[in-house]
Amino acid sequence: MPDAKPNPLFDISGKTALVTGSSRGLGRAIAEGLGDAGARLVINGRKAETVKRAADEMRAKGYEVLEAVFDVAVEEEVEGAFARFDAEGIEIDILVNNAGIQHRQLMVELKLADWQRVIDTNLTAAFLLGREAAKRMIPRGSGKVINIGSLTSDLARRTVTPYTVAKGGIKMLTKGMAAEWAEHGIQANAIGPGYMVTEMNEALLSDPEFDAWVKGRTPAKRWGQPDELVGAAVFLASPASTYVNGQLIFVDGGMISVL
Ligand code: GCO
Repeated sequence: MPDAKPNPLFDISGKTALVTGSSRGLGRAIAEGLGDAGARLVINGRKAETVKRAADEMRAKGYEVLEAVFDVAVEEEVEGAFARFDAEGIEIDILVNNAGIQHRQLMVELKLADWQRVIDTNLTAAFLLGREAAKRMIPRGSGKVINIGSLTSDLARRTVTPYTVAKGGIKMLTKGMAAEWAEHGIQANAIGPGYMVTEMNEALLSDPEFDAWVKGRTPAKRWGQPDELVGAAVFLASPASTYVNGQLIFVDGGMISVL
């Protein structure tokens, strides 16, 4: 066997990846993973200081990082961010729509404003970012869009209905993007994480009953670590996936496959 060397199929050197909501959690892990595969990173969040802190930490580790502070759920801010990229000659080759929020409450108690906030951030934002990215990718004839779905793209759970509706929407948004953009050399796909160890899930992780449920219900018998999404992300961001379109790949320790 020849000496093992990195497979060029998974090489994304020279590409620029915008990962929304990437100062921490899944977004941060995905961004660093794409950076390890060679990409220059554009880190996003709503707060300048949080984004700067994350970007500085990542630079200290050797990543090439740009900062983009904007709210993914506000159309003018998304358009403004892409206008700035244009002005600075930054082409987004890889877009990861990761930013997400959770709001846990029974539906009969749920306020419209909370429903709307969750839908806007978890679903509408992916449309807005996808639209602005694709407008620029189409003339170039290439690009990668990776939307972050969830187990709840397919399964409901009490108390998180707005989130599950948004994540179900992500599944169809991804197919819609594939339907319109595949012919332009853009691959749009999604990753569906299972129960992962993140700050967003702190309340669930620290609830012994919920923790036991996740471990019992997941064939892998454990929660996932954020960096376990990196393999799927690099695959979907790289030349390895040039004929993969509209798919939702679950990275969930097998949970979606069993009762
Ligand atoms: C929740 C969690 C979700 C899950 C995810 C699993 O409250 O249900 O916050 O983010 O971890 O849906 O895919």
